[in-house]
This record gives sequence, structure tokens and C-alpha cells, in this order.
Amino acid sequence: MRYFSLTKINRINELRLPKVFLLVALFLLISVRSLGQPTADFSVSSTTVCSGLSVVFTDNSSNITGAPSYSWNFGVGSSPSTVTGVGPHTVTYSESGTVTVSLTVTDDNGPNTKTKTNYITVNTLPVAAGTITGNATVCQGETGVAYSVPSISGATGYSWVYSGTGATINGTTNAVTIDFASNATTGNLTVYGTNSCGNGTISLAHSITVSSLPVAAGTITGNATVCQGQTGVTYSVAAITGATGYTWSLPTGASITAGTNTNNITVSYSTSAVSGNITVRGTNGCGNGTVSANYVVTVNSLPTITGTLSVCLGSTTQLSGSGTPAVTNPWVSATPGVATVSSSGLVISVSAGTSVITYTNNNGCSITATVTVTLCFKTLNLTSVMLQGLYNGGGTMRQAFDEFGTAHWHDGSADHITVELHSAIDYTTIVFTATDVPLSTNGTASVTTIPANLNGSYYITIRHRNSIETTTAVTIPFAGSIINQSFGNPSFIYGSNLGVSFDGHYLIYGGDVNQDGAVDSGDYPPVVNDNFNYVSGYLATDIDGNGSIDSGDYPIMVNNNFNYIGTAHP
Ligand SMILES: [Ca+2]
Ligand SMILES: [Ca+2]
Repeated sequence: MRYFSLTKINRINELRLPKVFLLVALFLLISVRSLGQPTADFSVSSTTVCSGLSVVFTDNSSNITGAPSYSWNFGVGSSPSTVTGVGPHTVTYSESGTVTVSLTVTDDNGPNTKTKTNYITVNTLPVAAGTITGNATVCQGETGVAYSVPSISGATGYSWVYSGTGATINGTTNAVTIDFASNATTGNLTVYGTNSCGNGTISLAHSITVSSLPVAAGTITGNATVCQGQTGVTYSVAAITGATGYTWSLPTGASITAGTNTNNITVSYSTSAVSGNITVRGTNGCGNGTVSANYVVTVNSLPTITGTLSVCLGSTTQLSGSGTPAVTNPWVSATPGVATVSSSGLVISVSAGTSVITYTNNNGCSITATVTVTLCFKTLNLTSVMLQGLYNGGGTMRQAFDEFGTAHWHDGSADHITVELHSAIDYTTIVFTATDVPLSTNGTASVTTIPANLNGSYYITIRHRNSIETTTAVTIPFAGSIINQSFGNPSFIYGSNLGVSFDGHYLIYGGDVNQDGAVDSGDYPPVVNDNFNYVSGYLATDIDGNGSIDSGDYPIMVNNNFNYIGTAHP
């Protein structure tokens, strides 16, 4: 066996073999082949197809000898899957992916098969879009609001659609942003995937509510004139379209007590509130609406009450109100049973207690003051009250003794007296009595329990356990709170009914042991009996007050009896 190669052929040439020999040999080789098996081949109308659509296969086989037969295999997901006959054949594909197709041609010289691997690419539509997520409510003018949908299998693109107006969608992927114009409207957002085979199933609608600002507030209604301290004042504005809340602005010192954030509010004005404007505007999640016009409120200042608010029962107090009083009922007493008040503010006490007095000025603003009516007392100071029985000379008296020879009273007084105030109209009417009033050894006594409502003029009468009832010459005025009265001169005493001492002091007569208004025979028996029985003690029969009834008690009684001494009064 010899090896052939070009170099060998060259060598053959060199060996001078004829070239024609080589050409004949090659011709024979080709002829044997062309006279043998057929050559299978085919083509297709399109090597890519969408699922459910068809392509057409055409036979392109050659070198056929005799009557050929054809056997086609169109691969996975094809319909028909296999077929015989030369074709052309229309084949539909239903499964995505790549498909291998083969054709076998058999003729008189035998079979030949042509296989084209992954020849056909079958595509499908994108899958259905899922659920869109993103804000369901936005505001007009809001930009860059994000929306997205889960990635759609098979999609090469995303088509977003908004049914409202004024929305600009930015992006073409599964996540976009939307700019809502200032006039954007409510609508539905949808999306579907796209690819070369077409559009996937559209998503469910994602509803987007595009909110606008509340409309401008209307006109406020309510009290335009109020008083400081006034409460329960209502203001309102018509419901504002689109508002979910209401923002009110009030004058300084005013505050909302009810209805906050609504279109009907109740306002309280403090006692220092000032005039100002009320405004309101609607609010919602998108912001504030246009504010209302100013509603001007005049806050009138409160009047004041001046004057003494405490008054003694029986007295009056004059109150004054600032400014101009109201035309009707400027002054009102809440408790007339305690005090009444006149239209000029004069408070007249009626009984002990308190009453709220209200003053109203011509603005209708009121102020109150509480008047207290108390039971007050006056003081009556008596001087130069000298009891004849105890008179000790030099304008002083001894202390009345008891049976132990010591002062009966432990308060340092000479003795105790009774002081009466008698009516100026009818002396028998006693308007006030004070008993057990200590009388000092120098003749002074004070009565501190005289009701203040005793404002008239009265006779003052002094009684003592064995002295003559002695009364002032005239009625004494008790208008003031302190009344001073001397009993030291006959001109002060009714009927000038005073005795006079050995040293020139005037004395209330003694010796009326039985207190019948006269020193007479009726006073003797008790003195005589007590004297006879050696009685001692703090007794009316002890005229000289030395603690025993004895001969010293007779002279005053006898002398006054002799002089027909008796009481003198109106
Ligand atoms: Ca008598
Ligand atoms: Ca005596």
C-alpha cells in the first residue's frame, strides 16, 4: 500500500504520472455517491412561533431516486407530532421552549435523515399580572408616588394604565412612580406584562382616590359682641366640602370648650379676653383649605363694683358700678332675704347671711360681688355711775362684799348692774337689756353686746339690786358704733334724779331694797328682819354692801325715805 499526499502527488508528478488519471479517479468517486442514498433536508416558515400558533415545514430534500417516502417528526408539543408525505405541513406548537425537528427520506437507494436540533423556539404570553400595591389615596399635586406589581413571568415589558386624568406614569418595569397633577382625578391603575407574543392578562384594578384640598371656608356666624368671662358662646360655619377637620383661630383669651375640629364650636372668653377676629379653614390629609374671612368679635370688658361689701345688720352699704348702668335692672340681689339692692346700688341689709349682688352695665356685661350681712354690736360706755350704797368718797366705790367679808365679784368690779335701752316712743318698751354688767369702782361700765341694728335713739336706764332705777334725761342717739354716756350730772338724768355725796359727787340713790321704784316703808321690813337675824351675805338688804345686814344699812334708806326718793322716768 502506498501513501498519497500532495507531496507524494508532487512526487508522482515528479514521477510523471499523468494528471488525467487523478481527475478520472475523482469523477468516479463522486458518481458512485450521487447515484446512492437521497439527501434529506427541510425548511420552516419561521423558526420562532408563539404557543398555539403554527408554522409551515417545506421539504427541501434532493438526490431522490425512484419513489421516495417521507417521515416527519415535529418534536415536543407539536400538532401534528409526526406525519408522512412530502408536505408542506402546517404544524402548531403548544409548549414553550426549543424543539428539535427531523425528516427521514427513503428512496430506492435507502433512507437519509436530517435532524435539526433546537430548531424551533416556541414562546408563550406573559403570565397574568398580580396585585398592584401602592397608595390608594393621594393628593392632587403629589408626585413620585410608588406603585409596583410582582415581577410577571415571561414579560419583557410592562404596560401600566391609569383610568383617571392628570397622572404621569414614570417607568416601564414592574415598579413605577406616578406624578399626580394639581387637577388629577380619581381612577384605577392596571398593569399587564408584554412580550413578542402579545399581552398578558391584565391585573385587577387598583383604585386610587385623588383628594383635593378642602374648598374655601364660608362665612362665620355667631355672637359678634360678648363680655369678658362669657361662656357657652357658639360659632359655626357651613360644612366645608372635602374637609375632615376644621382649624379655628380665636381672639386672645378665647378658647374652644366644645366642638373642637368641627364646624360648630362653643367658646369661652376669659376675664382678660380682648377683641379680635375669628377665622376658620377646612383641613384634610392633603392640607389646609382657604381660610374664611375675618369675623370681628368685640369683647367688652367687665364692669367693676366698688364699695364696702360687709355690712352690719340694720345698716346699708352703697355700691358703685363702673361705666353706664344697664337701663333695666342694673343691680340685682340674688338673696333679697339677706339684702336688697336699689337701682342705684344701695344695699340694705335684711338678715345675717350673704347675697350675691350683680351689676350689669349698658354693654350687657355683668360682674358680681358678694355682700355679707353680719350681726354687729355696738358698745355703750358709761361713766360716773356712782351707787350711793357703795360710795366711798373721792369718786370711788367700795366692792360689794359677801358673807365672808370679801368682794363678791371676782372681776374687780364694785357691783354688777343692769343696763336697759328703752324706746323713745314708749318707755315701757325695752329694746335691749344687758344684765350682770360689771361696774368698776370708779364708776365705769361698758356694754358690748348691743346689736348694731339698734340705730335709733333710746333712753338708757340703769338698775341695781337695791338702788333707784335711773334713766337718762333724754333719748341718746345710737347711730354710731360707740356711744358714750355719763351719769355724773343731774342734767344728764331724767328728773335730775341724783343724790349728791358729801364730797360733791352725784350718786344713784340707794335703799330701794324691794325694787318697787321708791324708798319707802316697804323697804324696811326685810332690812329689819335680816338685821335682827344677823343675816350676812350678798343680799339686797345689804344697802352699804359690807356683807352683813346691820345698823350701817339704815341711814341711806331712812334718809331717802324721808326725802321721798323714788324713780323718775318718762
Ligand atoms: Ca322700795
Ligand atoms: Ca350692810
